[in-house]
Amino acid sequence: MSVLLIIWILCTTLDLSDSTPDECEDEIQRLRAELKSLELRQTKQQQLIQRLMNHNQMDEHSLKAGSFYDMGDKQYMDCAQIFKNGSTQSGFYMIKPLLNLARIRVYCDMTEGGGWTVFQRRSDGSQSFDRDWNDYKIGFGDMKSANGEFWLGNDNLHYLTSQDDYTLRINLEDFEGSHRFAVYKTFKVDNEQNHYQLQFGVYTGNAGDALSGSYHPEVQWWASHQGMKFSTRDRDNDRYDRSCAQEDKGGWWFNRCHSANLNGFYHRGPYSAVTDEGIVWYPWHGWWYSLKSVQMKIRPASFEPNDV
Ligand SMILES: [Ca+2]
Repeated sequence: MSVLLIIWILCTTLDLSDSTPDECEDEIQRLRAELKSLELRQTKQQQLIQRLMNHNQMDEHSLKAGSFYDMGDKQYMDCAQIFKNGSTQSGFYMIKPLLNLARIRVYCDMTEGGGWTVFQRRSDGSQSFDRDWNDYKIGFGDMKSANGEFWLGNDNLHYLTSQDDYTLRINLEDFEGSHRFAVYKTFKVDNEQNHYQLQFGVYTGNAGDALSGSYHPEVQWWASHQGMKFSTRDRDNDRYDRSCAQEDKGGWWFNRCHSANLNGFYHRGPYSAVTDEGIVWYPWHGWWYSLKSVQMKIRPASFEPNDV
């Protein structure tokens, strides 16, 4: 603007022998146009820089989230201990629950207050969850990618939940981008001899209490997962005269059969099938909507979160 001002001053106040007022006006117009074009280019460049910065941050974030953090020889019994030790990046770590003979690789979610040991994740349908008893026993899936799908394993889940009083948190997302959660106190998974029987305490959250079926007392006798044994397609421990795991395509603590089926088949949103085999959380989206992503994770009840 200062250049325009100078020209305007020159044109209006000084006697420029070789410039007519029209030429001055033309020059001002030309410079104005040039200035506008420069401003436009600058805006575009700023937008480009911002986009590149965002892209880098996303890359950095997803890279970090998929990172493995080597904590040396020091042993941690869960992700809460790692968090308390000062490691606050989400990613893969080695832990050794007290009953485990060896260390195991786990995904630690250090968001939502931090210290969460994640034992199940669904994100894109890239892994099959329709698997046998042994796969569910030892765990399976992608334990390397930032957003990989996996099951940590029922033995590990038993070891973890035997060593302390754990709170379970389930995060759910649908294909419309909405998020819900369910928290259960005193989450426990029994040992293999007892078919990894499920126990959990009081529910809080906004997804609805699918695990206990308390959303509708009349359905509890067949829809509650409280006290249910784990079933897979090759081990039927459910309370149904056929096999829930076979019909609903995943291992789970089936009753006859379920109001939550988070290891179900990865349909995308509303689906139709012979049975309610999708990734179902009944109180939120009913039996005929399969969720986009799920995360199941635990943290000691005694953990004091930083910022929940
Ligand atoms: Ca059965």
